[in-house]
Parts: sequence; C-alpha cells; structure tokens
Amino acid sequence: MSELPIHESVLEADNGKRQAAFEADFAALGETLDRRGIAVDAIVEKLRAFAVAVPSWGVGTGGTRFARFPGPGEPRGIMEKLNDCAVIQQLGRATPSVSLHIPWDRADPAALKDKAASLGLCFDAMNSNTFQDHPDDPRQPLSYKFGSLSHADPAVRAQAVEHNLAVAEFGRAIGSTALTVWVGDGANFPGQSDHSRSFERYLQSARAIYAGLPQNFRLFTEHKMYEPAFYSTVVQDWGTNLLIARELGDRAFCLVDLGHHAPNVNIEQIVSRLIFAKKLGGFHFNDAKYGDDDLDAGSIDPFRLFLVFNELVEAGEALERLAPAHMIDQSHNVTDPIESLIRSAGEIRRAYAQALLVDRAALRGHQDDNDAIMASECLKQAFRTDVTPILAKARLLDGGAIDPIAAYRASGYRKKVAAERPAVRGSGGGIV
Ligand code: PSV
Ligand code: MN
Ligand code: MN
Repeated sequence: MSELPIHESVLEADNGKRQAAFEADFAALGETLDRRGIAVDAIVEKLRAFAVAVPSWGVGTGGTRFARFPGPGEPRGIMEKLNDCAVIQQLGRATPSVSLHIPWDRADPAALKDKAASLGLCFDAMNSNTFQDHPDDPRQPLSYKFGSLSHADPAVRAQAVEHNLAVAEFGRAIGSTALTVWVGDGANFPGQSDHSRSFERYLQSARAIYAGLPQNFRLFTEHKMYEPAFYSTVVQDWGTNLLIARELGDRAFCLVDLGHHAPNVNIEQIVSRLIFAKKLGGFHFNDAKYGDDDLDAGSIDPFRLFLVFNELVEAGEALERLAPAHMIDQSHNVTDPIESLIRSAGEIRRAYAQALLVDRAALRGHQDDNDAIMASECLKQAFRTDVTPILAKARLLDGGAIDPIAAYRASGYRKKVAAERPAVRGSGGGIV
C-alpha cells in the first residue's frame, strides 16, 4: 500500500484550477495533430510507457568543486531521499525508479525495499564509487587518489573490483538489474601514466567485475572526456567505451551521459553508432553548456535532446531489443532539486513526444531527394510543436499533476521537511 507524500486534496485543488484551460489546449493540439495524420492519444500512451530513473544523489546537496550550499529540508539519508523521489514521481508520474549510489546510500536492503514499495518506487541501475576515498569503510582502506580500476597497484585494483561486486550484490538484493561504472581514472600530465598499460589494467579489472556480476545483471560503462583528470581519462569517449563493451561480452553496454562530451560534439550521431553496434546501454540525461555541468535536462539545448530522441525513435525495433536504461544525472546548487528533477523528467518526455511527431516517411523522402531544407524543416516542425498538453494528459491519466511544479509549491512540502530535517553537513550525494 503506497503512502504518497503529497495529500491528494492538494493535487485535486491544483489540478481543478487548471483543468478547463488544459482541456481546451489538449483539444486544440489534438486537432492540429489530426490534420497532420497523428493520433494524439497514441502519443499520450507512448509517453505514459516512458519512464526515467531519478538519481538518489540528485535530491541531495548539489555542488561544484568549489562549494556546497545545502538547501532547506535536505534529506539526511537514503530513506529521506526516497521520500523526495516519491514526490517527484507522485506529481510527475515519469520517474517510478531510483538509481542508488553506494556507499552514499548504503542501508539494510530489506528496509530499503520495504520503504521503496511503500512509496510505489523501485530501483534502477546501481552506481559504484571508486572516485573518492572511503575512510569509514573498512573494506576500502586504500586510496583512489591515483586511480581505481586502472591503478598501477594491483591491491587498489582488487579493492575497486571488490567494491563494484559488493555494489552489484547489494543491487541484486533490492531488485536492481544493472551496475553502472564510472571511474575518474586518468592523468593530469603527459607522461604521468601510460595510455596502453592503464587501459589494459582497466580492462583486466572490468573483466573481473563482469565475471562476478549476478546472472541477470547488465554492466554499463560510462565514458567521460575529462575531470577529475585533465590531460587524459582512461574511459574518455564512446570509442573506448565501445571497445570495453565488446571486450567484455553480451551483457556489457555503453552508457551515454550527455554532459561527458566536448562542447558541440554530435551526441545524437554517437547514439546512432552505438545502436548500430548493439551496445547502447542507457543514458544519463542532463544538460551542459561547457563541460560536465549536470544542469537540468533540456535547459540549455533542448534541440539536442530532441535530436537524441529522434535517433531513438528512428531506431524502432532495434532499440526495443536494446531496451536502454533512462536515467537522469544532475546535481547543482541553485534550485530546489525536487523542482529541477520534475522539470528534467518532463523535458525528457517532451523531447520524446516531439520525436514521435516527426513524419518519418516524409523525412526519408526528403533525404533520398537530397532536399536538405525540407528534411531539416521536417525535424523542425516536430520540434516546434508545443506538446505541453500531451505531457499533462499523460501525467493526469496516471494520477499526477497538470502542472507538477505548481502543485509541488502549493503543497508546502519543502517547508514541511525543512522543519523536520535539521541541516546536516554532507548529507550525501556530492559529485566530484
Ligand atoms: C561524475 O562525472 C558523475 O557525474 C558521473 O556522471 C557519474 O555518473 C556520476 O558522477 C555519479 O557517479
Ligand atoms: Mn553520469
Ligand atoms: Mn558526470
């Protein structure tokens, strides 16, 4: 039995205020799409089936390398983080699962499962952490300062492998079926480490993790161009990532974090190539202007997010077979994280809805005719369509809010938890 955090009367009252305008907007959009030969209800149903996981660290203190600015009512541990995740799901209805980060979220697995079930949540891919030292963990006494899975010292590598296997085992106990591995391993200076030898060591460690995973687990490896290493990163791009996935085997896949590429890199083309290679494992959605900015999805370049979804829709059945995981990975300083995560989940669905509106037959025709303008316009027409009423309809049908951020503000949830949760330092979920 679910215990939803926002009282139903709040939701009803807020939806009630917006219902008439929403119905009119939805009907108008339905007519517009009908003229284009698109059944609006079919798009609504596809959106309802599209879920994206919330990162547990996204509801905690965000920060930069320079400072953390704790907000009021910040969750003090994983159980309170789950409460916040339940708010995001209750109002937005796009995020039924949570991606945990160990050791930040370590707790009794049975208690975690019960808590999640009581909130109507479940768990998505697990995340290990060998990019920080863990002085309080007796199983990880060695430092990751100079790397983890690719470290020159076999003892550090062994410790990092063991940690990953422990995280997978923890995940198995709470119903997760995937492990995401991101390492900060790399070098700040040319000559600091040998590109070949460090990659070989990484692969050896990754093979050990892969071999020890629970049978039903997929392994997602995540590439990142730079940071914390500033000259070279061991898993720096999709090429290296694809090599890894191919080396490891059928259950190893590449995870694409949108923020982990150089500015202007054609991420949608990378997505297309990984689908072709049958190695697209999933996404960490976020947005960025310069580097790994971890901003709300679609907040800087919504067109790029749309183009990524355009590739996913274009792939059709090939994508269904891959069933990539959808996760948000964001964390920053200046908003209420619940609002930011509600917004990101909505923008991700928006991009999906817009991609579903592309007239694919027409697009192919324009491509084959070398009609660059009409091909481009074909995408633009879909991107320019305001699908807001479709997003609202999908939420409403599942018991959510027409305007989830407004309903959240009306609920007074942040004020309530601020009174219940005294501020603590470092309540988890910091990002390097
Ligand atoms: C660090 O860049 C990072 O943001 C990666 O994207 C990971 O997915 C995330 O931290 C959590 O470990
Ligand atoms: Mn990530
Ligand atoms: Mn990142």
